[in-house]
Amino acid sequence: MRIRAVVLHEPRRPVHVEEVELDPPRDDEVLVRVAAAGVCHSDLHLAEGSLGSGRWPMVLGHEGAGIVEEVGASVTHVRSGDRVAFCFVPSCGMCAPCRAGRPNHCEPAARNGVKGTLMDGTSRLRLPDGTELQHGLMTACFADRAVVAAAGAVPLPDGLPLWQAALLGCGVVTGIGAVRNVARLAIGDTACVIGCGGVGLQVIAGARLAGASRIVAVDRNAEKLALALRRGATDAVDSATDDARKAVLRLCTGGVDHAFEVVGRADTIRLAWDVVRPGGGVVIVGLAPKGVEVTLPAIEFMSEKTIRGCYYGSTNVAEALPRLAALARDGVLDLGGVVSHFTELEGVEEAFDRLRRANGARTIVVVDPELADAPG
Ligand code: CND
Ligand code: ZN
Repeated sequence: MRIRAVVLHEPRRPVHVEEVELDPPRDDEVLVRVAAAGVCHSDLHLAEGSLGSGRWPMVLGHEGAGIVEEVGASVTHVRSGDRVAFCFVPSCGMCAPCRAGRPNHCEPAARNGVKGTLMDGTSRLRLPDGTELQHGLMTACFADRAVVAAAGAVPLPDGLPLWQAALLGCGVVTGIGAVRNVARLAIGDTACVIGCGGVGLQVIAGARLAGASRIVAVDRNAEKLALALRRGATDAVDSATDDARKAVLRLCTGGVDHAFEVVGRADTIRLAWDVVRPGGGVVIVGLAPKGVEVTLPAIEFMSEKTIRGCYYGSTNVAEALPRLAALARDGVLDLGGVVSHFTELEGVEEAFDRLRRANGARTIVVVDPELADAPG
């Protein structure tokens, strides 16, 4: 079928909406009518070519929600008409990491995710001239329709508007998972969150839900810090005007229990290390462009500080996403509060520009206004 989609032809060139061909879902795939999608900094990383070469031409978009329109013959967990959110690591359940309980490291999903194909190593997307298109992070939801692997469509509970559900499949699962599954923050622990964009704000929400006694937000943008304070941060440090290391250590003498880096830069990774107390832990959520290296003072390993990476919240998304959706529906988790802009598919390039300038927080692309049920 002919669909409208946001296509990246080559990095560092503006993206546009184009008509492309989408093939029907195969046996273990699902066709979803997209309601809404969030614009994540990882989409911008892909658009700028900083996640590796050869990742184009591609239909972008990996955080979104919609309604199942058609399912392949062997799909049993959803059917036509079901509300779903996308999961960009559709784990196979059978490879070694999946069997070991680490579905976010599913081997075929990782391999095909980088290749830009679905789980069988092929693409359903083509330009009108026949050129094959990659599926952005196995999702490609900056489009009015998307074909994804069965496990890429996670059923949603009733009652949560799809424009909010659209945020679950990357920012929410990642941010809250970093707190729950990686830091394992305990009630009363202190935390510092460096980078308060779409994902960082979810880390803050996760720390608040987990019972952190103090959440110090660090950003170089005052608007982000104001939002962070509204989301539950207890203190804000503007790293554009303050020495952030000193300011955090002044607020939490001896250092915080957990620091979360949610930017993806060597200097902020180092800052996260520097503000953690001996025995505390650093969690790196931000994606640094390929080639970036980090230096740490090796003597400090004696202090038993730890530093850990975190991919997709180290979460079993199929299990966690519906629970998080229910928390949002019941008002325990405020999702609307991280959305600063609504746009349409044509507005993705402008949303990228806002991410480049750190203007606003999440942009929601309302692909189908009726399904998305967005305000205004
Ligand atoms: P977004 O651009 O919304 O937020 C980044 C924030 O960092 C902004 O508020 C900036 O103002 C702030 N910032 C930038 N530079 C600095 C600095 N030097 N010091 C302090 N603050 C700064 O991005 P996002 O929230 O969508 O994504 C954040 C990162 O997380 C990004 O690298 C993205 O690719 C990554 C990510 C990782 C994962 C994962 O699985 N680990 C999943 N999704 C996104
Ligand atoms: Zn993302």
